[in-house]
Amino acid sequence: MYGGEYRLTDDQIRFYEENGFVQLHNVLTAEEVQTLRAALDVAIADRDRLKANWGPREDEEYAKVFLQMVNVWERYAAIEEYVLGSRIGGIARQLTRSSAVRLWHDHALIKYPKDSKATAWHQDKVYWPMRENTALSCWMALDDVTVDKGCMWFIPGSHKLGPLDPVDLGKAGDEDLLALLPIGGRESVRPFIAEMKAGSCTFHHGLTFHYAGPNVTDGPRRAMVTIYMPAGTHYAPLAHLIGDRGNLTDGEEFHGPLFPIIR
Ligand SMILES: O=C(O)CCC(=O)C(=O)O
Repeated sequence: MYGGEYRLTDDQIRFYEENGFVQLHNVLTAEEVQTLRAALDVAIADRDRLKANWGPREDEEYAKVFLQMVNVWERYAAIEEYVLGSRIGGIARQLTRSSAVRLWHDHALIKYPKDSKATAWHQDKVYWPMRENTALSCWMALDDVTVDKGCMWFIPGSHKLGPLDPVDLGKAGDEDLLALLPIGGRESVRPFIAEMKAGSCTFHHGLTFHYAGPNVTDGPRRAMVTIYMPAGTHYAPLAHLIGDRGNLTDGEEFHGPLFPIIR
């Protein structure tokens, strides 16, 4: 499972380069989705049973945005097979036009219904300790996602703005950030709304502004997110949610088994 190659067209790669995201349908089979979902449900149950803190923050406001479990691949074989599999890593490799990518980290992001909060507009790269601005995320839907379920939204081309200020995701939906973007104000910004079926995904560049609304349905919104960087990416010190993994020094290339390589 999760192997083989998902061959992108030149148009899809160019779309990603131009817009900072791309949506890809039917990347996983129904069986692959079901296996991942089951593994994630076990992880959630284990986390509750062990009272383990597998995410950066457990405070109540942040928990309304999502339950976040980080580096789940290290604990569950099915998730490891997915995260390190050639299919998803291979798409990241094609989109970044690199010969290989390394995993930065994974995180499961589950938006529970009721009292759910939006994920504020933000860029990811401002939280990542890397010199280059080339890393990207795959956001895999494990449930069918609609606006009501809390699907992802992207601002096309916003990765070209460069890094802006980080946002505290625990605080407010912060939709007004849109108005602050130096691309002409709210009226001229037309977000792409990534509704899709389970097993479909989006990839977004680390500097692309994105958002997800609250989950106002009756069921959970389960997403598995994996972040990859082209092999050869250099470490640049910055406090990060997964901590000081790897003891890298400023300017050193990411290497070693904590950041596995995928060809
Ligand atoms: O799933 C969400 O609510 C937000 C996801 C996100 O910010 C990301 O994958 O970078």
